[in-house]
Amino acid sequence: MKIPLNILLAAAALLYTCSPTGTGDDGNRLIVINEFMSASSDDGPTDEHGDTDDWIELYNNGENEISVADLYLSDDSLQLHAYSFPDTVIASGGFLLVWADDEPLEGKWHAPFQLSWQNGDEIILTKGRDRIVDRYRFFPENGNPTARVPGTSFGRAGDGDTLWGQQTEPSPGAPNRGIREWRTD
Ligand SMILES: [Ca+2]
Ligand SMILES: [Ca+2]
Ligand SMILES: [Ca+2]
Repeated sequence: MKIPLNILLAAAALLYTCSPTGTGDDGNRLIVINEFMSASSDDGPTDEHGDTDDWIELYNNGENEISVADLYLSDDSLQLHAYSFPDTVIASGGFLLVWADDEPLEGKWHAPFQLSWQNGDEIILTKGRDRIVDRYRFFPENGNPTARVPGTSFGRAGDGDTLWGQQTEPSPGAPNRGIREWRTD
């Protein structure tokens, strides 16, 4: 069945609106924060400049490609538009990787912020002016120390799943490989 994109987006908007905290309690989101690395390691994935930087992976959980032209990423709820996506689409079941390296001059896939594994941080995906599409807060004050091990990533158990955990192996831009721990931090 082919559902028009505008219907899907409207349905998605409704789902997002019903779930303002965005902590993964809604398995039907279309574009989600799927995985991230906040403590990179020397043997971790590298960006096109050879840096082992933090990164954030998005996933299209929907049945059609979706434009990210009006989506934004931030680590600060007071500044939702810190990073704006280029005008592109994510295919159904596809991934999109943004480097959270605070090096926006390195190119269009580089956000002007990093993810703090020391103090915890937040990843906020916003559509338009202020509609929060997905949001994940990690490593709060009493967070999970094992999740801060350099070179490990955190993400959904399966792509688009509601359950989060430390990934058995980082998979930037590729299907998640499963989680180590049954907890959501
Ligand atoms: Ca970089
Ligand atoms: Ca940060
Ligand atoms: Ca992945």
